[in-house]
Amino acid sequence: MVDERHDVVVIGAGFAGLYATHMLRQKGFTSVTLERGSDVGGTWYWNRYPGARCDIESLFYTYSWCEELNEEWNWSERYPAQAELLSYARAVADRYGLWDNIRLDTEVVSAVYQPDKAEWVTRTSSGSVIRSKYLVAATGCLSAARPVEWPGMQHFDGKVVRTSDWPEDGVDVSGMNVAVVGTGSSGIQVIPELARSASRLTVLQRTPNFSMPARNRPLLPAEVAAFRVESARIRESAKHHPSGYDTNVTGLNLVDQRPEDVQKELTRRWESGGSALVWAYADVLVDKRANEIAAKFIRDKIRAIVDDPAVADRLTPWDHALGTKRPCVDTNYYQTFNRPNVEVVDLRQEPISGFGARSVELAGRSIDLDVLVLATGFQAFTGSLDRMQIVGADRISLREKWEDGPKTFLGVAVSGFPNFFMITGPGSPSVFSNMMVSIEQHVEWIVDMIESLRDEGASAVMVSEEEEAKWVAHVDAVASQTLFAQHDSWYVRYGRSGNRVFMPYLGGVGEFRRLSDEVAGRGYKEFIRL
Ligand code: N01
Repeated sequence: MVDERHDVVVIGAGFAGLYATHMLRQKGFTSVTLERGSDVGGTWYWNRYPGARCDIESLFYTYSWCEELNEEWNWSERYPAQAELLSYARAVADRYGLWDNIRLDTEVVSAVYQPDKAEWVTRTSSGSVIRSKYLVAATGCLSAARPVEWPGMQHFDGKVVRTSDWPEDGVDVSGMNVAVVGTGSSGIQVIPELARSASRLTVLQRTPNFSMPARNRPLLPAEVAAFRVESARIRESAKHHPSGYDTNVTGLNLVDQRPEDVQKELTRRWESGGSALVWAYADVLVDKRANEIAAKFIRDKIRAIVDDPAVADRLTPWDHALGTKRPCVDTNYYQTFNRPNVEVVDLRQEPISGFGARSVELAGRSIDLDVLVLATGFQAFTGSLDRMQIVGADRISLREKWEDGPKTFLGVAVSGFPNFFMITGPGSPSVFSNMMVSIEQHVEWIVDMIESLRDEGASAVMVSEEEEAKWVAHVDAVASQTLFAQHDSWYVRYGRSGNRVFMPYLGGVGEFRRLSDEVAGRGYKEFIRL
């Protein structure tokens, strides 16, 4: 049964899907946006754990096309909390009349390309079948949780919750024995919050991470006013900045500076808050010597903050270069380990050996447990696409095509998948940028291309395998010149044949925009007209 037909099906109503929905309407396309969650907001709908907050500053983490709304919107703090971001997403949908195009609680089960009709057939969890000329995945880079399993987990009869799917009505941990697994950005944000009310909090840590203080605080009216006056210039400069965000890059190499000047600059950035410390010098992510100096600065801070030297040692990162795992930004993370009710366990020394009905068993001891919190991360980039069956022109699914790691052109298109586009896909700079800036660039590029194809009268287009291979090689070549080549993280995927793929593009937002604009300027000649 075929229910309906649109020019475009958009999957996801997070910030990427909302802008795509708006822009498609503006350009006169018919579209429907299918959203798995019960609200808009994407990441900021699902990740509602206590302490969830963006590490890009509020005023910068906004759409540039919503200046009218931005003028009225009062962010309360320097870094936006999840609830405010969700309200902002809803306000955008209200203000720009997007709700009519959005279908909530609707999961895409499959999307199959029909070459004979040059159309996509999308099937949803509610049984609808939607035909469309184009399919746009706005499914997010960090959406599908990474599955984790320990021996004997089935014996545990307490509560198990994920930060990435926190219950809407919250979890009351007061008086409870709580354990958190995972010390990435999510764990580092939730741990100080849970420690305040739990009776006992055990952090089950596999790998210590670098974290810097956010120095979150209420936004001052004067800084909001100053931003508003300068917003057009700030937005324009962000579009061409490597990270799409003013991280105050000095452009200098750390190794060429006087040690006392380096310490002064790192201290200044530590005191002002956020992750700007990592971006202080051009060589930190490239030269081991520079990286070690910046890393040591943070290690020394950890030792100064944490009272017990043995606990400080456990929390001190040792296995990766600073910045090669996404650096975390926190509020009182290291200070939390000075509380008498908090313990950090090194899982490499004391692995989880099993679970009791109300305990977690470590090699040699048992810890009472009522609530197990999983802050164990995501199947980055590909997970959200893998959970539906996307089948291209040759009857091959995206999952099969990417068995040796994702291959894309500019992170937006895939050979073998005509008229299919991704927003912030693998091979794009997205996760290394202010997501809002990357989202806007991708959406505008994709919708402009669709518009140009309409003008041209093209029925279907597909990027050539050769252009895709060139882009994959370029992404790899850029990454291989950095320290990212030496350390694994969620940025990396190993293929079936053991090959290592570094997924994001490290060339920067400005360079990516320049290259994307060149493709558009050449009339999208990298795409074969079918
Ligand atoms: O996930 P992660 P996340 N046993 O993958 C551990 C964005 N974000 O949700 O390092 C034991 O970083 C794993 O250990 P290891 C941001 O881009 C942004 O925290 O693999 N431990 C690691 O410690 C971020 O980078 C914001 O050894 C296990 C942790 O779980 C990205 O989302 C806030 C394990 C996973 O860390 C992902 O962050 C939150 C196992 N079996 C998120 N499996 C802000 O804007 C995994 N781990 C502030």
